[in-house]
Amino acid sequence: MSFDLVIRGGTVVTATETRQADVGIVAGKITAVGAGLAAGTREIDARGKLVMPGGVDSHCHIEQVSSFGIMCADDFHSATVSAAFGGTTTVIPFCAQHRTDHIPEVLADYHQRAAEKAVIDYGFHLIVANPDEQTLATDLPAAIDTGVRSFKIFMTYDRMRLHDEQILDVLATARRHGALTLVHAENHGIISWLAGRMVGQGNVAPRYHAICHTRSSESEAINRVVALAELVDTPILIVHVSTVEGVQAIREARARGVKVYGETCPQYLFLTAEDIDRGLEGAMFCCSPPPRDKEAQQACWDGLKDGTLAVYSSDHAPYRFDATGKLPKGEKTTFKEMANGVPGLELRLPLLFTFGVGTGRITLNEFVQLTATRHAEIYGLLPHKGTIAPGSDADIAIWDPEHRVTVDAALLHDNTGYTPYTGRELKGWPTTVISRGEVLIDASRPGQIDAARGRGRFIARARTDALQPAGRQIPEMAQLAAWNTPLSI
Ligand code: DUC
Ligand code: ZN
Ligand code: ZN
Repeated sequence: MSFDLVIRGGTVVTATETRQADVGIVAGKITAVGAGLAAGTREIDARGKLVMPGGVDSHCHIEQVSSFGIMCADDFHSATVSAAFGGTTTVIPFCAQHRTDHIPEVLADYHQRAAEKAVIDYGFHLIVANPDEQTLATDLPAAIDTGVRSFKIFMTYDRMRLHDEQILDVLATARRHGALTLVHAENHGIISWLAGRMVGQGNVAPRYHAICHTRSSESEAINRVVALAELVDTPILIVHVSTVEGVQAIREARARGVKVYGETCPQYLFLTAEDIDRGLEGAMFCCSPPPRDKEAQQACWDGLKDGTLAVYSSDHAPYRFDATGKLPKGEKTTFKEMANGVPGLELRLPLLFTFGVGTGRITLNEFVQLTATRHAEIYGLLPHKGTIAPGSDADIAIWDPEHRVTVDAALLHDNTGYTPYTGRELKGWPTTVISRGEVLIDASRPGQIDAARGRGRFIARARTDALQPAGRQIPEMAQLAAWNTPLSI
């Protein structure tokens, strides 16, 4: 067999295996993994390197207008270039419905912008802010039919949040049509009540943001949405879990058979609330939920290790430290007015590699699992994305485990203009990055990318087991079934 490209002599790492092997690629697909493959038209010498699946970042905000009406700093070009430089070859950002938006138009708009600019492949989640009859009966099923198999809903933010009956409506629709509901789980009342008082008392600095988003606001909301999902028996995924109590709530729900997945992000492993406590500059570390403390970081590591937290995503939400993002009112901006979010697309993998694999907290296989394979499994991208196997897309990052980088915003490729991780010493970097067999970033030409705008393709995602109900009934539903009057969902 002949190959277009052979990656030769590297250590191939998947979620389950680590072995010395060559990888043979034909027409953008992996066709062989094994020793002594025949010559390729092009060869990459990977001796001494790790050959891993390109990352899948299933939570990032790209060219999205926030509920405050602020456009984030990255468009589909800058964000996907930045992702590629960090070893990520697939992203699943959001199409965001705002309350008065018509979903088909929102989807068409995001599709057009991404198709023009993305340099790596992408899917979409749909943010649902207005689950009216048209949305539930027509627009969501139609979106699912096009391969947009996940929705995100919010339990907080004035202009996005859904109340419990609306959440149940979305969950029931997800169940009927085989979709996954992602949940931003924070108790709105706690946050807005506290924030109102803080601002009233003149406590407006960024550090009060972390006070208002209490740990209990996260765990209360997780427990509540788990109860709602349990009633309907449909899978949910709690995004950006940040607290000891939140991780534990998910662990307990999973132990009793509820199909709930968890996600955490770099900011909850590598930052704490102390980072926010540095005057106005703390705004650069403000995200929701906020970073917490060492104990919460450890809980997130433990959750990743035992599977309570299935995926590690960036929640890249890039806002510049100026009037276009974090500081709409300059120095007078209160914590309530600054855009929420931190950048992380490019550093997501290198941070986890250094502080996870490099410290022995996780294995290389767990690294692949958490950064690529589980995302593909849960979100319906397998077998195309997230692994290295014959038949998969040749989306591969070749890592130099010895490559050292001192983090500096000037080295990164997103448009945020800062990084919360300045000065961190990283060891291990994806120096060659391949998407569908095309070498986008080549170790021999550091800092350059060879990727035409718009080469990225939309991926219609499949229905997978992760999207099916668990088949469990709460006692009241079991009673209805026993009476032969089951609830019609
Ligand atoms: N929180 C969100 O819910 N979305 C974007 C960023 C953030 O901090
Ligand atoms: Zn969120
Ligand atoms: Zn987010």
